[in-house]
Amino acid sequence: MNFNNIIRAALIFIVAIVISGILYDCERELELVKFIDDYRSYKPEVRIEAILAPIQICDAEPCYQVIVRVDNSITIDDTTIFNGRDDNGNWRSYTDENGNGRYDFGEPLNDDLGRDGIAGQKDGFPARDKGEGNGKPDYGEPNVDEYDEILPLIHDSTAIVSLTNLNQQKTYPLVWKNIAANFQYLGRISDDKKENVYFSAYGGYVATANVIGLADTNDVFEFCVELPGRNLTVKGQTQLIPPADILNPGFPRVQDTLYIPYGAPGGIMWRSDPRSNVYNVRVDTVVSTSSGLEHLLVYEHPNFANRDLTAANGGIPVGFEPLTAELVPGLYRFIVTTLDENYGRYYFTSLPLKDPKNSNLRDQDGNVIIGIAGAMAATAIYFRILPNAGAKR
Ligand SMILES: [Ca+2]
Ligand SMILES: [Ca+2]
Ligand SMILES: [Ca+2]
Ligand SMILES: [Ca+2]
Repeated sequence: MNFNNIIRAALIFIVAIVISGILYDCERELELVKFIDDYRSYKPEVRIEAILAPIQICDAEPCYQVIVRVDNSITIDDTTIFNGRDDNGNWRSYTDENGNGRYDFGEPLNDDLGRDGIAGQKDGFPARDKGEGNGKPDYGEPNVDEYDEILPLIHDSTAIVSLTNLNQQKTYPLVWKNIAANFQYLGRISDDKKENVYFSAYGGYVATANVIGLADTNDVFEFCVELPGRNLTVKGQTQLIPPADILNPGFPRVQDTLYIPYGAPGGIMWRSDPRSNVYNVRVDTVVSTSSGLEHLLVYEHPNFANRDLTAANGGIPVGFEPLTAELVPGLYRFIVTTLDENYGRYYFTSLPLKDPKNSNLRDQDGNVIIGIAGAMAATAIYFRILPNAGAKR
């Protein structure tokens, strides 16, 4: 399931909320004292993301068709979750190749990349920075405070969660799983100048039975999340959304694979349900390993219905993703995920998190609860970029 961007956005949102809607840029140093008035009285809140995802591209079990994540927000000055330590023992120090007990320029840094998480140059840019090659885990280094460490600390597994198909008057209990879904994300840039792909998983409440059944896009699903410890009962409704149709982009196609000369202009186009105009697109490289084919994340980002293409299509949304020169010859997989209009707005928004337009979740007194009840559906196509002497860019 391609929740990667969504999770990253959500984590940034958690931090952002305590600075009153000022967008937090993870790459910039902010002095916390400047915001102290904004977060002094802040009490951590609950955030709920309740998603119907019956049609997904799932490479690693488990693959549940309904997932509800219940997380606690944290304050920006919290040092218990982001503690700068390697709590699960997977951080790798530099390799002391010449055995002299210290880092010498040219030895592999591994995760010991310093606070900026980037291998520094001896006399160039970026410069070597604090904590780089010191043999100790530091804030900002890969495998320090990574998702595997922090997600279990923000999840709330004490809720009672259910899903009701209101049209069919059927209610299904959802159960907590420590691993509700797996995801990949890109890590920091290491010695070889590549963004490493990392794997992680998050916990949540899932449907273990087929709760979608014969439901269609007219059926209304209501999530109910009870948090007795907070004296909260939170509800939100959503409806199924169909996956996009990938349109013929004018490249030769054999079964599920497009054949595209390197440097050819154009891209991949799709048509979606009129209720969906925000998408998540993801490109994976397909690599052959000893255990079979593996799909590794190359990039992932939001995408939107293209105004001109949509107008030319009589107002039915059409999305377009250009193929970039970054995609060197090889085999790739393209995934486009449609989000229903509420989830799309939540996923890509400039509104404050508690804006009533941003969240469709309400507690028993009608108060806005951060999060979303939404639906998504994914579809995929493979494409092979061919080495091509003739094409010009
Ligand atoms: Ca050395
Ligand atoms: Ca270090
Ligand atoms: Ca770690
Ligand atoms: Ca840690």
